[in-house]
Amino acid sequence: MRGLVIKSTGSSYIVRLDNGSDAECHIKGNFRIRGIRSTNPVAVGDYVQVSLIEEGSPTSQRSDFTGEVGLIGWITDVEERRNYIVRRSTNLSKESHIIASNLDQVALIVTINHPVTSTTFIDRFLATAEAYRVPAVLIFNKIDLLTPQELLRLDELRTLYESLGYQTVAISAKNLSAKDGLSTILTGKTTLLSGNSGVGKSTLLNAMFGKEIARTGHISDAHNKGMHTTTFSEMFPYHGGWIIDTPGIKGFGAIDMKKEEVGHYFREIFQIGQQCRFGNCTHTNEPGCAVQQAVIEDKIAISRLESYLSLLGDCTESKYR
Ligand SMILES: Nc1nc2c(ncn2[C@@H]2O[C@H](COP(=O)(O)OP(=O)(O)O)[C@@H](O)[C@H]2O)c(=O)[nH]1
Ligand SMILES: [Mg+2]
Ligand SMILES: [Zn+2]
Repeated sequence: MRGLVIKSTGSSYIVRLDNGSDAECHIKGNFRIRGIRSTNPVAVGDYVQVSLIEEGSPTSQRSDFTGEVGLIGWITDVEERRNYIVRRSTNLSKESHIIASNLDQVALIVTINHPVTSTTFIDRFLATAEAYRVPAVLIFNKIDLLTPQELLRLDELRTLYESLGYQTVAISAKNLSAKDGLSTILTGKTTLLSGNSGVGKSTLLNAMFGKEIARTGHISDAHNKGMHTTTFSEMFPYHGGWIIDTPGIKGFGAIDMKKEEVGHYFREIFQIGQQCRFGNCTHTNEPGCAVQQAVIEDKIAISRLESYLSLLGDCTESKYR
């Protein structure tokens, strides 16, 4: 039977079967996903094959089944993933941990103030999403707290990112309203929600799902901090799509970018960079650099060039590490 993995605790998974019921599943045998060295063979968002275990059979007595939902079963296979987001493991084995798969988009919660989210942080997120080839959207939160001047900053940033083709929305998670258009951005899509701590991710999830989140007995962020591999992720149905929450993971990890690739992940830099004199221009100090010229002419935001250069700097350093 086919199903969608909607919750992962590291050792067991809740699968929403195609017939609508949920099954608690473990992995049968040691199938390893072809081509990926990951610490977890199955992730939230995966479509899997499940073989249900009959009630009363010897296996159904196993203590590692918690009985959280009515049915239990084995995951016997994982369908090929459309895409996936990984976090590099902390160990040196080069293994990665798959956070979620089959995403339609990733959303970053951003605050102009309380706390300030830097444009570098936003741009790194967007560049990483580009590298994963997953569309990204920006959710500006806490607009109820903004001064007139900060509201201008909000407009400025929304205009910048929308001009680059990223959808944005401005909300107050404390007083969520149908008018703000959040549901429009999320309807029918599978969205991974991320954000720096303090930007209001928990508040937003609670506003969106109310008691449902509380009832599922989330491990608190504080408790989750000490756990490395048993990462807990969950997806919740929302407006015909899904919202994926990954408590304990602050956004997704930077993908391994090669220095010459960084420019590909900044849309306007990539586009205008085609006109640089040198094909391998890094837009740092080469003569005839169209990107540097575009910044002077205000056609590329200086903040975007700065973010690009900072990411480029990281890649250069890591070579010698
Ligand atoms: N005024 C205001 N406060 C908010 C809003 N969203 C979250 N907060 C507050 O910001 C703080 C951090 O929120 P929390 O949801 O815990 O952030 P998280 O770390 O991203 O999960 C809490 O005190 C929330 O009450 C908002 O839209 N407006
Ligand atoms: Mg939180
Ligand atoms: Zn250049």
